[in-house]
Amino acid sequence: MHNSTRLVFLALLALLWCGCSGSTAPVDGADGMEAPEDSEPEMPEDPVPPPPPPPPEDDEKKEATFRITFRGTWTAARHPTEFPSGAHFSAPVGTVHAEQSVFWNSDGVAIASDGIEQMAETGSTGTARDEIDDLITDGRALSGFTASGVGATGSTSIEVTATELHHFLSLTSMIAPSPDWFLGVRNVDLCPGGAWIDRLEIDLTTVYDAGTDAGQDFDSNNSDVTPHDPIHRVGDNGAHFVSEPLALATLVIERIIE
Ligand SMILES: [Ca+2]
Ligand SMILES: [Ca+2]
Repeated sequence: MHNSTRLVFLALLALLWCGCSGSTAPVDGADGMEAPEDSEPEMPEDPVPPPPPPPPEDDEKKEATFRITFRGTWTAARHPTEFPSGAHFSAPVGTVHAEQSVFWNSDGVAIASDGIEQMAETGSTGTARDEIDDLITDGRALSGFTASGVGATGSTSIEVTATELHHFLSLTSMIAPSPDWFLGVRNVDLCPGGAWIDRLEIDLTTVYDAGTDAGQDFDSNNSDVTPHDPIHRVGDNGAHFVSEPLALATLVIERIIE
């Protein structure tokens, strides 16, 4: 009895030992392993309190306001080839945006959006502004703007604000009358190298063809191009402006210092 009782007791002990070691050993081992790991992840928690939160006031200091002036220099004297009557520029429409944002492009591949087509063919800006609103919704643009239309040698100005995140300027304006020709700038950096520009003049010498109308003359009838060609330089087609590489307009960007 004593022997068998002892055997049963020993066997039970062994079972218990095996069961515990079988089930708990890995946990114990894991605990043993995790113990130092637990203490390691806890280490970064200590430095968390020290870093001070960034002051929101800094964002205001990282803004700048600019006056954008579109100044027409399109005259029969400078551009005599079939200079049209009623020459003018449509209301410049544009956006202040982040670098990766694309309002329009002239990389030889990009197709005009509906907004660019309407701007280039009719001078209307509503659809372009809708597209800019979409960029704003996506966080890729800060604002959109539409200046007033301007005579061939007139000028129009508008004020825009840029921020550290959104400091690129793009705009377009139709050459009118024309089939689908326009002037434009894209991705003008208002804060190159982290410093706001004070003044910048850009001569708009390149005339773009939106690729959405086949007309070849200023007064050509509407002739839709389907599918659209990529946006390209009018000069690439050997059209009206290739022999007169004088600017049709100048864009003046001035920082307003209060
Ligand atoms: Ca065209
Ligand atoms: Ca068209």
